[in-house]
Amino acid sequence: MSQQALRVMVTGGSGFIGSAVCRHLAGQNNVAILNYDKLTYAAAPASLAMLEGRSDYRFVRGDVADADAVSATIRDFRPDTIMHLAAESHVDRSITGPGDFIQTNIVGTYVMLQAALEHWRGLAGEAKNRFRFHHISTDEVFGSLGPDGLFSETTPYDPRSPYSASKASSDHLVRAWGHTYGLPVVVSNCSNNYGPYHFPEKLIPLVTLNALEGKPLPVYGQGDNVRDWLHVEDHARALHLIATRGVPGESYNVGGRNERTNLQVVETICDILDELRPAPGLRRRDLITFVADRPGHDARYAIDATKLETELGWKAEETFDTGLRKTVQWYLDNEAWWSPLRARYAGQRLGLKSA
Ligand code: NAD
Ligand code: TDX
Repeated sequence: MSQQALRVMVTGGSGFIGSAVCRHLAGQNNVAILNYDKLTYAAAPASLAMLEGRSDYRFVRGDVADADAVSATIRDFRPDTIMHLAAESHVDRSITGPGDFIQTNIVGTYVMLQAALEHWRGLAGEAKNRFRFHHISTDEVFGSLGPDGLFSETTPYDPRSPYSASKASSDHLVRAWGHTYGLPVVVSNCSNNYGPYHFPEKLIPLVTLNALEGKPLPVYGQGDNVRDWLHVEDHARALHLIATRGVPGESYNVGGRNERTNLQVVETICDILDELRPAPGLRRRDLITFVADRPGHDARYAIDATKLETELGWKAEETFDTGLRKTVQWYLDNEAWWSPLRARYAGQRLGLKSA
């Protein structure tokens, strides 16, 4: 790797968004990437197969909560920027078993901050000025919206699930390390991502694969909860901008202005599949099955991304209609990627209080 390259350590790079960030960074000039990932159930190393063997990409298997391993990796790689994405990310799993969320999302972020601080304190001059610790977080920290209004960067925190509470805790830790120790931190909070390489426990890939296989499509409650969908490649571009040009101490909301009810999303997937992969005698909408609601299910998320758009010049390129169609087509074309994951997790219901 060249000495002049921007050296970016990505935690959680083998996950859905982290792998999109690594692929995006690998398409830029003069960026050296280190992916630090524990390879939990949610990791899919095949999402980065195209980077293997490149001199500007390295992988280290490790836990963000392992202080010795994190410090040794940072000492060895000497990052200019740390993009911290590693987390337990699935709300339903956080209801079934919150322990890993506390350990990875809160303790792990604390360990990353301490190691980053030690590294930053040892830097001097321009290297010290340009260092950034970028924490990738979620709009779920803001709680749940009624029918109107949008989350902005100043919306008060009101997390409601074990997952969102763990992410809110980690956001607070990151800001505290900025205020108290002067560590140059930036935080971004984004809405629901979708796109290729999405682990099939989340709504869009789960429903796509179930519909392809003629299985029931579980819609929680009445399907009227609203999410604001963001294409993962638009998100990766936003994260690159925030990590390199974001102002220390600031936070940025990232969203695609694509609000849909869950039922609208599921019905659209059904219609796209009926067109792209017709199944004789089957209308996919007939597979829709209303099931018990998620405990504490947040009604609506919606992001105001004006700050990111006006201050850093980002704009979402993908509309939900084009992006969803491409995503469904990607799953049709990439069974070799998803079939091993589907063998590990076939879509059984998670996150019921009695489970
Ligand atoms: P993901 O579950 O697909 O991937 C998480 C990755 O982190 C996996 O590769 C996993 O192996 C790794 N990991 C988990 N625990 C680890 C640990 N202790 N040490 C090292 N690595 C570990 O998650 P994602 O959807 O890509 O989300 C990435 C980040 O973005 C998370 O911080 C999440 O909270 C945030 N986020 C996600 C979304 C979304 O829609 N997916 C939206 C908002 C924010
Ligand atoms: O089978 C399902 N049926 C269903 O109706 C699943 C898996 C989900 N849902 C509903 C619950 C949500 O209202 O669909 C919506 C989306 O659910 P998920 O895909 O589980 O995402 P969500 O809970 O909204 O959280 C996602 O976006 C914010 C990510 O998993 C988080 O990491 C991110 O912070």
